[in-house]
Amino acid sequence: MNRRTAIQALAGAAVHAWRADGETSGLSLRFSTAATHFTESLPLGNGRLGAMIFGGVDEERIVLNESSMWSGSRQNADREGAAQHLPEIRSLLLAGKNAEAERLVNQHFICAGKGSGSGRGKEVPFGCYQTLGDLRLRFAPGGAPGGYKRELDISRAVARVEYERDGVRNTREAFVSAPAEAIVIRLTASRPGALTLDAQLSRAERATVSAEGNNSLRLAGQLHNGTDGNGTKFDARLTVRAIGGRVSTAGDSLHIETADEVLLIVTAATDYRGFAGRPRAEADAAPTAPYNALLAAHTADYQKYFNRVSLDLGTAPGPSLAAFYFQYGRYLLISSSRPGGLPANLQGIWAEEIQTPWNGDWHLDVNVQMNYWHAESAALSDLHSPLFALIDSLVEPGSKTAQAYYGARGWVAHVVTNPWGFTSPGESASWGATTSGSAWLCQHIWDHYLFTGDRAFLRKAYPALSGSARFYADMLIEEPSHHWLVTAPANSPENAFQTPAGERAHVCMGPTVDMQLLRYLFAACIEASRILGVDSAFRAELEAKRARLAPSRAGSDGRLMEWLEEYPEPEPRHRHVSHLWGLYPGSEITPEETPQLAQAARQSLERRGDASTGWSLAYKINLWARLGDGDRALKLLTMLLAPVSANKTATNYSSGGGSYPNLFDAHPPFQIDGNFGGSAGIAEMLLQSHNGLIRLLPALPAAWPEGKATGLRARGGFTVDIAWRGGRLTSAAIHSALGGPCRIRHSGKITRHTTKPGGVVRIRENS
Ligand code: FUC
Repeated sequence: MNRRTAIQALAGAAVHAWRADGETSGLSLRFSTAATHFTESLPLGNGRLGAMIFGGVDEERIVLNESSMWSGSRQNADREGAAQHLPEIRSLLLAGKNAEAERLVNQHFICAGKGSGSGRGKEVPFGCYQTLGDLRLRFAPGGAPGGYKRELDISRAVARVEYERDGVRNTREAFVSAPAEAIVIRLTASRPGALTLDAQLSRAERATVSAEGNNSLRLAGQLHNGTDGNGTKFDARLTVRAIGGRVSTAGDSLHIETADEVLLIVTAATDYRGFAGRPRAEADAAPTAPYNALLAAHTADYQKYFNRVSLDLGTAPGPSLAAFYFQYGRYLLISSSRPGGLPANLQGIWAEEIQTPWNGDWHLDVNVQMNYWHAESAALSDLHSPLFALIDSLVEPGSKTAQAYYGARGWVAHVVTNPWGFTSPGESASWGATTSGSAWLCQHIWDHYLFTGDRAFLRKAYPALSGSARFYADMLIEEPSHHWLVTAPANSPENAFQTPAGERAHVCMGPTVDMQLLRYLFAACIEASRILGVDSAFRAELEAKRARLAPSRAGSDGRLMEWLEEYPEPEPRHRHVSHLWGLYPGSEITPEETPQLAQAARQSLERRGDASTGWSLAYKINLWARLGDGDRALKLLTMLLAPVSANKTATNYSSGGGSYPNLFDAHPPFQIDGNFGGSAGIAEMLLQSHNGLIRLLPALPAAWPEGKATGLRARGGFTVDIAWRGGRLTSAAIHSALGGPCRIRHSGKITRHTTKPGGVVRIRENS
């Protein structure tokens, strides 16, 4: 048995009955019943194509997805003459008249047109990510099934359904192959000729289904573009290969009779030719290779990502579920974000709706960034690239927006974006005036460089990074009390405050999050320009402006201040914790370097409370991990893993967060950021590497006394293996890809090393 198999075998012994009919075991998620709801079904994907397996006995439903199923179209949503109103908005803010300023923003400074359509934008130009449709398999009726099992094996990215009926053992196996660009489903039965079924493709609107030849169905249509109706065209095909029996088509359905074995293959494509650079005019031809060859190519492709990291937290149910959840977050990113494709959206790529919640878009005030929080630390750095392609796609439209509203150089994106280059503010000042979405996106460029040391990447990304810094350098103004430089107008994302006159307002100057983001962005740009030997004059400008940005401060009640003023808060338990950005994912606040601010951040977290939406719980895991409090981080992880009923999908903005039966994060509704943020949080509990220090087991909870992780990544090009027992590190190996200095904190001390490329620092502690 090799090391990996040994770990899996060990983990395989631990079964966590996650809910009445569901459990995790090793790297599998298992159910003893079929799914009724989407949030019980099993997700499969190759980054572009997705499938959700329900596993019904009389009727199998498989929800089909394609990542560019976006309605809407390119538009100019910049408001004509907006910049003329900027001086007045700013004067009101400088005079402390925030509510008046907010009224002006609502009148003159939001986007033109319908914006996101209040999050229901399927027929406005912003558009909406939508389901491709359903594949349904209807089986001949029979007796009651026995021995039912439905399982997702994330070590191979294969779903399997098994049951016995009328003396016949039936199995279904499904996966979504990247090499074959196809959804592949195989049906087998223990008795020859036992497979009789109808197959149908359907979509609730804007599609027609037709038979092609005697073994294939075609589903085709066109989404609304928000103007004349002629938007993205799509095309999906179901092709059937059967061993034994007969296959025929009639109308819009396919009939399979008395087959021994059936292979169903779905291919699909749209004519979207946006920034993802993957033009497809029609569905790819169905692959013709035999099932076993398709499966072998698929698992090899998948495992080249998945097998980079192993995590064993022991066999007790809680820790083994946490280890599964960590790997599940990796599984979901491998399945929803591949080079050349679109980035994972609010639901990754999985949606059963035509109108997905919040348009299934990319929210820039935490959500899309959280989707990639674990990309570097959990060794999926190459899957980060769709986010960089999104950033590049925003530079040109964002430069127009920067001019139209702020008369500024550079580019800006506000709160929401789509595959059509939307960069204007949102349609309401209460959330849409957030100006730092683009700064937060650019953090990912620099962080990718910190992890990989990839200069060619940095050179390519520098125009986006510096263009973003240029925008903020131009849009800063001086506030009157301390003469600090601040953003204006701005929001502390989605949170409200009360003005001295007792009015509820959102629009402000220099919210803490903006200042932290700009300190990070300017520092990154200064450093990048030095590394690349470019832009010395701009570097000097950034250095001077960076020194004058409003600092992070503790308020009179000991909390980290969210705004420049200590405003009363109508919602002290608000889900966003944006002002703690400097603690995570930023790193200007650390318990070692800024103990008072770290204490203030702790105080803010206490007052905010733990309970919240799914992604907010995930954010707090990372924040407590950065504070070095593993037990509290675990408490938040446990809350993120709290079972939420499959049908509890109505939007809850306060405290309903947890996990659906299929371990999809429940905001509610389903929103995948919590999965990814939770995975990142677990990594952050075991290993941290910000500010030039690798910290081994920085926030290990008491409930995880023993464990082992291999392949985690640290900034500086390091790959880290760690093992611990009795809550103490026993051994570590830090593999260096790039060479260079390496400072490591472990077991209460800091050691310094010099590494060579390919070298290893080994640590052994006496236990
Ligand atoms: C932001 C959050 C909401 C939700 C939405 C998609 O608006 O405040 O909680 O996650 O994004």
